[in-house]
Amino acid sequence: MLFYSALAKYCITIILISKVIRAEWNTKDFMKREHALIKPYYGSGIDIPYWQFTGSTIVTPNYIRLTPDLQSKQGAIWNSVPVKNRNWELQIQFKVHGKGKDLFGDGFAIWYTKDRLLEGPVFGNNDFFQGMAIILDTYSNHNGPHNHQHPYISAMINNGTMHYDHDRDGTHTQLAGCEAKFRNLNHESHISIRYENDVLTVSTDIENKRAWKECFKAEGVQLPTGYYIGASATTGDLSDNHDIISVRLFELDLPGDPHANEDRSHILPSATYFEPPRDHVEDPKPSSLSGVKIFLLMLLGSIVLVACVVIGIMFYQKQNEKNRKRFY
Ligand SMILES: *[C@@H]1O[C@H](CO)[C@@H](O)[C@H](O)[C@H]1NC(C)=O
Ligand SMILES: [Ca+2]
Repeated sequence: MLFYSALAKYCITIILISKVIRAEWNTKDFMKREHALIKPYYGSGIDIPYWQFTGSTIVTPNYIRLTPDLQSKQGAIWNSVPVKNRNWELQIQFKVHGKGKDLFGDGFAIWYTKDRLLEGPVFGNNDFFQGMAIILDTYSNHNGPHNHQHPYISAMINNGTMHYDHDRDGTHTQLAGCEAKFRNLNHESHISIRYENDVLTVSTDIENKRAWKECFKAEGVQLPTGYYIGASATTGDLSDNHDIISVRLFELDLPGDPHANEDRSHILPSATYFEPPRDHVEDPKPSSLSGVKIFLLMLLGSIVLVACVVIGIMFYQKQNEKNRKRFY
């Protein structure tokens, strides 16, 4: 019994450590048509219902290209209906690709903001925005020593007073982030931005495996209702095709949510948790205490397993001997 409970604990630990979330796709949560951008994009006529485009954006039957793989372009798409629900999950399918092997940029951003259709320097959108940006930065502007590789996904919450600093790749205003090698793949990638009970969880499916992998989770994120979703991209000296394939927003059904009727339309965006600035030179080594702990746990598990097998074999042999003795 002890062995089994130890084994169960060991397994649970391993499962918790592997940050892979096997989420069912498109669950019972309700997809909102007025926030969706899915193929075929056109209804009747030249307009796409509920969506508007700016800059270099072009629509083809198979993708919406925010920028082509050409220098100094910027483009955006914006949903024209504000998000009324407090809890939601936004899923975007995208593809970033181009001729550049080592040099490419700049990346794109997904927005949940008060204003829409404003062009500017933050991946094609305005600076000092009010709301949230999820930035998929493919080009490292930072010349100093780096703590992370690019492409890099990060989140920024802004009440309209903070500047996005490209020279530091936004690292001193980001909530959290993760590396994600989503560029020049043969398939399309997915990102999920889940905002539920003031917890922001960003997950990706870069390999198109139909399973989410958590990029980061940040608690204490306050976002008002009534903001708009959008996506924008820029190229500069370096370029890439930044393609959006689909956008889906699911309203999350929280039965018995005590905050369901709270008016959240007038709060200012804020976040209680910020990553410490990433300007220090040393890389945090992944093989920290937790790594040692995992190793010890595995070692212990193996020892227990081997001991059990040995005891089992001895017991079996004893039984056999007894049986033999009885027969002869
Ligand atoms: C806006 O955010 C900044 C930076 O987090 C903070 O210092 C400031 O107090 C905020 N302003 C308001 C009005 O909440
Ligand atoms: Ca950058």
